[in-house]
Amino acid sequence: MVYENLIFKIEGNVATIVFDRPKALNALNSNLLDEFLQTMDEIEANEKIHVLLLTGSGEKSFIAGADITELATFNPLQAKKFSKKGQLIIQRLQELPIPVIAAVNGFALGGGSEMALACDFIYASDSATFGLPEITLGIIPGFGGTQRLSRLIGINKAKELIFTGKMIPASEAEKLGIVNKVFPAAELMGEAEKTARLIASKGRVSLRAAKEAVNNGINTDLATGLNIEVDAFAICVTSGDAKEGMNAFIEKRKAEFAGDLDR
Ligand code: CO8
Repeated sequence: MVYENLIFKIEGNVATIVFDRPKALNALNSNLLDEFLQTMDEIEANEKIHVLLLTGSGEKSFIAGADITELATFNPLQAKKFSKKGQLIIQRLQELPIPVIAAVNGFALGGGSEMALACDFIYASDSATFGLPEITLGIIPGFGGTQRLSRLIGINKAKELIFTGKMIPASEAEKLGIVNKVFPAAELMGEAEKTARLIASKGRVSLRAAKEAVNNGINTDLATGLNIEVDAFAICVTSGDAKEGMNAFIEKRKAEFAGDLDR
């Protein structure tokens, strides 16, 4: 399908979504969010896609937040609808049954940071900037930022960023644990794609089970989380991928995972 506000491409087992509204620094408007939702339908329906990469078009921005020109027109009801829509879409992203890497190539502000925070991890270019500057606009993060950032870096550090609206460089985001690794801008996509291909070479059943175990367990107590892990382990141990992985070890060869979810 051809989209107007994003580019969706598939190479091998890796899909990439490039947010593409460069004139507005890839800001999220309703149309872009609708198209993003459609790509997630496409991804879930395509079993060949094992990993998803998100990035922004151009060198300047990943996503500079929700589109302020659209936000400024909202009445409370429209704002509620937009915020709910964004939250649902970003929750769906977090729950995609494949690993998702954000390759943050520039500004990741407001809804842009919130989008990246819902990915499984973030790589960033050395020119990237993170922040939740909504307070400066007289609003607050509405796409899950108050919740996901606090859970990721702790409530006091999250509150400092949310209350000040401060924008921070990638190096500081890395120190805070928002970003896994920072790369020179020219190397970001190559490194993100390399990691995506490495992950895509693993068993699809076990990747899905690992993601579900971490995501479903993280907000529970340890005993509940361990039970979630036991169930996820039990499901993947009888999969074709597990048989292949263990046989390959015993036969001293490289595993070739079929990634068939039915076996
Ligand atoms: N929305 C719409 N347009 C934008 C946005 C945005 N978020 N950000 C940048 N643009 C546009 C600019 O208006 C400008 O357009 P034009 O050329 O037509 O004037 C173009 O992109 C280039 O931007 P600048 O000229 O400002 O570029 P600079 O390099 O000088 O500055 C910044 C870059 C620092 C990124 C600056 O543009 C900026 O501060 N942007 C706004 C960042 C921001 O506040 N983001 C948070 C938005 S609110 C949000 O995300 C809430 C999410 C939850 C919503 C819940 C809804 C109810």
